[in-house]
Amino acid sequence: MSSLTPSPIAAVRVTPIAFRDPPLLNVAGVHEPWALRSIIEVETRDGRIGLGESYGDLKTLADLNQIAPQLVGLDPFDLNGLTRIVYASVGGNPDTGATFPAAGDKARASALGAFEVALLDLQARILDRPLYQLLGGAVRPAVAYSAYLFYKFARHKDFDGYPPDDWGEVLTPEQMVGEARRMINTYGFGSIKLKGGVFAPEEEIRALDALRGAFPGLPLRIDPNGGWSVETTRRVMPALAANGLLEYLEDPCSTLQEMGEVAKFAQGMPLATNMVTIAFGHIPETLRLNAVQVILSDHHYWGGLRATQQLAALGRVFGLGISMHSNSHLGISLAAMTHVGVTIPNLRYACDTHYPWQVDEVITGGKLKIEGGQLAPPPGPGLGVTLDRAQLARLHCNYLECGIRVRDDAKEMRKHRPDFDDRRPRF
Ligand code: GKR
Ligand code: MG
Repeated sequence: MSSLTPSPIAAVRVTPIAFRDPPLLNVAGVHEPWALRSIIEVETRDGRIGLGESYGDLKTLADLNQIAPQLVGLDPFDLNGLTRIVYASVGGNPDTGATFPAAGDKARASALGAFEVALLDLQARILDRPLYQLLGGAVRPAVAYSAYLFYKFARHKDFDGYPPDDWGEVLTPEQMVGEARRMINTYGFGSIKLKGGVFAPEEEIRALDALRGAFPGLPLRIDPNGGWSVETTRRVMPALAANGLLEYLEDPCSTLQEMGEVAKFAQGMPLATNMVTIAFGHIPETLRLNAVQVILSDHHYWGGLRATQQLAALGRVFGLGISMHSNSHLGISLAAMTHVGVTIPNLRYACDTHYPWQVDEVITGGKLKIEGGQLAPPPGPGLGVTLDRAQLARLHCNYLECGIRVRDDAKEMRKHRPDFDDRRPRF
């Protein structure tokens, strides 16, 4: 085999894991004690391994496990080959040039993103280059992340699988300022996002005001995850728009049409989303309604790192801002977000990450270190991270034993408040 012919893929492993997650509140309820993910390993015949991290719910695992054996024999540089296999397996149409479906294609794009990252990691390892160099090189040395604040309970209900976290209860504006102070002191974040949709908007605006008072000059955002009606959003818009309180307002309402209505009275404040525009096929209608001005990209469901760059390019075409969304995740995902983030010229907002809330890790060397609110791509070839096999085994055991197979924040909340109603809009 010539040195120009890379060793083909010989094995693909998808390992479901569960890691500790604090009782963080959101519009849907409260986080369960365990968050689920999948760890993807793609190994070539000559023993190189590329890594990916994705969702760990049953549907995603079924898709990944259906695709995995079909990748054996594929050249790790053949990303179009990967795309054909994924398209044929999830959605049943291998035509990679077909127009993106207007209804979206989250399952297909999520499966593609999971394996694309692992193949790019492999490619970069074969070339002995950091992954971002395969994406065109870095336009900045590091990616800025924001302090992602949550209301939270002090402890999970009826659970003694591990000791409670040390953040305590956060249910008041004063407690929220305390949470922000600890997070900013520890990580140096230069902007703040408040997960809303938990209390009535007026109460959450009191928390924003307290944060503004404690951290003057730091950009603020709130994300009620579609928990407000259009009328509620109209009522609170003057307070949100006053004195430039917000950098952007994320997903006040839960449909594209409602966001389009809100945009008409948003008083110039950008609306952001990771809920109503989550696929390329959603973009035409988004533009027609002028429903959002900032899209939170996410390589996990937009189709990978190259798709994230393509989304960013569309942002430049249509004048949409680009930020980055996050769910509970570990270091492989953070490394991937950071590698693509340094290559995107118009990534002008600090990105979301849940990472500070996670104490477990699956990569060698433990947690990646966000400093000065920023993270540079981990050094070394590929993503710059390797698997800690002992941790992978431990987190896989958690998965086998925890009993959770699909995230259900509402069910978890009913353990605390039996009458909890997760219908939206909540307010
Ligand atoms: O984990 O509670 C959470 C978040 O609300 C998450 O589910 C969202 O996907 O963080 C996300 C967001 O920005 O909407
Ligand atoms: Mg959001």
